[in-house]
Amino acid sequence: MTFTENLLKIDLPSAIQKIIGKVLNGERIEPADALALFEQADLGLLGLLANEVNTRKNGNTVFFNQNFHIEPTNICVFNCTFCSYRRAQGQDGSWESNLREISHTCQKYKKMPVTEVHVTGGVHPKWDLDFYGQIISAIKHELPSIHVKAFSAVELDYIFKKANLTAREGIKQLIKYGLDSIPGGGAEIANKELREKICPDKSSWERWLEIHEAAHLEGLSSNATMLYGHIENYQHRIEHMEALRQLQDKTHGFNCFIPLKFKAANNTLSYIGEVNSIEVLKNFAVARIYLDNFRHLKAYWPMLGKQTAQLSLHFGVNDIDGTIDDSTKIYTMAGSDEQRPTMTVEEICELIRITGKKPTERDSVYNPIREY
Ligand code: V47
Ligand code: SF4
Repeated sequence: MTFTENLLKIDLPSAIQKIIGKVLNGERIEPADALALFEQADLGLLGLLANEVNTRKNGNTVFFNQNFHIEPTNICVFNCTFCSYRRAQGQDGSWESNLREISHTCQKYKKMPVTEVHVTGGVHPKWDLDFYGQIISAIKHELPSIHVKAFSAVELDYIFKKANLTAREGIKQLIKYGLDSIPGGGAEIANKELREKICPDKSSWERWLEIHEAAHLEGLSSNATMLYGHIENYQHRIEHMEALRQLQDKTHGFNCFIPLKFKAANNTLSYIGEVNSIEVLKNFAVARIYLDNFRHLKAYWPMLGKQTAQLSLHFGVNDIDGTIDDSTKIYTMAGSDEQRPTMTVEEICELIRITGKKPTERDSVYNPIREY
């Protein structure tokens, strides 16, 4: 009998006992079970369960990749209240890159072993599908074998509508330019009333799901995120994860789930403050247990900080994103501890090894490249 199975013998509330039984038997848990875990299970128990579920799926392996980001602009037609990064056109602190600048950024990586570029930014009022396509082409021209994971569903929604294309038609066009997969941004939180308060004017949750489904049907994989730790409650988080679980049952197109903790500096929601590390770990653990059809759970270290990302490896996380090379500003501007987010491969491997897990470099769709 394993240590975790011994948990069934400990004196715990019967609702929690039942959930432990389901998890250990590999059965799917219900929304009410997830709520009980959030509200009643202690952190140690959540860690044991989530680690058990993750170990069954991924063994001792923790993935990372060698990547960089391109944020082509922070000018945005929307104005989400949690966003510290967005500027109006012409406003101090705004930027917009042209294709020459994007090519120049890529040239820097020609001799580096990066395998992925993550491209996302604001929704620029003047840009369209053709320009987004040219961004992809410019990257592929400089770095022909790189995986281009580009444009959140919110950016895609805007350019597809402008071009009068359905989601599937728009995705098809971008595939022709070289798009390889879609990042998880723009999902925020599913609940409509909350969206009215934190991102009133941007694409709906239904449209986010529709665009990811269209990508999956066109053969691209994508990631899923959830912004939490602001005005939502546990029910809202479960509602969000339930919708993701349903779409994943249908398409199997999501690579990973990335919960994004709200960072409170320099935005309209700053007064809320931030949830602590215990809440972050709890959220990872419940996500790992609830999303039984997601193989990978990512802790995005530039947002969480290295230590919390490291701790999360015992709460169901099996991926800590990449080397980044100080190429993202979204979280730096929202007050992340990591003001110049960069880790070398050696630093990432050491961070993982200290937890007793095995560092493995992956490609963008989770094929192992090299064990360290
Ligand atoms: O959609 C914006 C979030 C997202 C804040 O797919 C904030 O591999 C916290 O989606 N506090 C964009 N979060 C980034 C994103 C992402 C990041 C890393 C990896 C991947 C991937 C995707 O950032 C936005 C929004 O949810 N965000 N502002 C903030 N103040
Ligand atoms: Fe624009 Fe994205 Fe910021 Fe919202 S989160 S204001 S869509 S850049």
